[in-house]
Amino acid sequence: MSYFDSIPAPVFRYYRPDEVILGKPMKEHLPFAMAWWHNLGAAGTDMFGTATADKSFGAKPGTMEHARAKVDAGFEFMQKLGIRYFCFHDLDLVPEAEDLAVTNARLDEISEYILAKEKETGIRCLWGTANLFNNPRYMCGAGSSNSPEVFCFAAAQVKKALDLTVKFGGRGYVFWGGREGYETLLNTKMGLEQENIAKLMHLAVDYGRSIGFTGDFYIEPKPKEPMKHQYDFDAATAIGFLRQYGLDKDFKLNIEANHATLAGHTFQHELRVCRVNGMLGSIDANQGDLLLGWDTDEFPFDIYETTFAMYEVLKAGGLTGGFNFDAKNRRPSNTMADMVNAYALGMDSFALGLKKAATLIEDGRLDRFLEERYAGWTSGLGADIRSGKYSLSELAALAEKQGKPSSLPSGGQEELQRIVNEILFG
Ligand code: XLS
Ligand code: CA
Ligand code: CA
Repeated sequence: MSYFDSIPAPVFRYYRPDEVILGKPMKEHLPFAMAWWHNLGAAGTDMFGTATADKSFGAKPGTMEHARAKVDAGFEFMQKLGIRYFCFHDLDLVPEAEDLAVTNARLDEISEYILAKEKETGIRCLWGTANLFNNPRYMCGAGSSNSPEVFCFAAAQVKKALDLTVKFGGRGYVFWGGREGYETLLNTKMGLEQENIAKLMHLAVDYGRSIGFTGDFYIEPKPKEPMKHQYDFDAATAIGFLRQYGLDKDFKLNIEANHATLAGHTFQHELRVCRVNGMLGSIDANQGDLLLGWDTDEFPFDIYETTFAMYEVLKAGGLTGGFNFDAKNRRPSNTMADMVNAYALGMDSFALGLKKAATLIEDGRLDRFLEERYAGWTSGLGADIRSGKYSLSELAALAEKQGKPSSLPSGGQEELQRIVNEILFG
């Protein structure tokens, strides 16, 4: 059975998988992935309304027949779009049963079906994760729960999700701490909770390495929603946490554009923090709406954003993961054609961003400006300060002798912005 045959082919204006940009084909710069949960699951429900789209794929939701139909539809969709990876939560794949052993048996069954599809199509897993936020047992957290029994259940889900990720040849494994935070400090032992989250991550690393997982683990920062405060607030906080608990050799970050803006940062800022710390792993490619205070998970469309994101990715030397479209159609965009159009929009937006970012780098004016702006630190006084030649008192004495700084060169922001516009729009 075909789900997308009758839907017109996607229209790509910029995405040419084999076009070489800075010595590498676009498809290698941009390992795109389909998010199982949104694309095959999200049907337009919100807190005021029920589903607007039909994601039954001809089967009854909540059954294994439906789980298989989603696999069929998902692989057909990825082939139609030329997408080579997918991302999943354990519970995106099968309906959860009352009994963990039954859920796991269902996962074993569906994973064989997925593996066969992978072999047939060459499509692979980008990353897997465990859904540690949906079920009521996680209402007070998973790794951070006050209940050791809940921690234990979370560990079981992580173990299974790691097994599946390895089975699917996944490049990475993600922890998104949706419930790892608090509603009020009045009932919260913050130190203990954070130590326990780190414990769960260490257990995952030990287990993952023992079953041959060689990829990166990722933390996906998000400041809030669903919790009032989430411990993995932003990239800087997550990197500090990883270093504090000795997890930074096995972990990198999965940066989501919409989470960056929820944290009060630009997407580029979060990527830059990762880049300068050598911690850029993967990207959840979406965008939010700055007029709204919540997570809207829209398909990327803003070319300034994709250009600045790709600028950071190119400067970082690429990702160990890829670009997962953690994005969903707007509620009224409720047809199968809308699903195809949405991915084509997202892929094209990143392809154009890649091309423009490469041009910015090749053009060289931004880099030259930076070099000149900081030139004082490469020789003379600047180099001596950086190499530790002076104490604070010696610098104070020097300042008295030299008098006030001789020049204050312009920061040049408007000229740099003009150059960006020139490259984007000609
Ligand atoms: C939710 C997160 C989630 C993670 C995976 O806001 O983006 O979808 O990417 O658990
Ligand atoms: Ca999101
Ligand atoms: Ca995400």
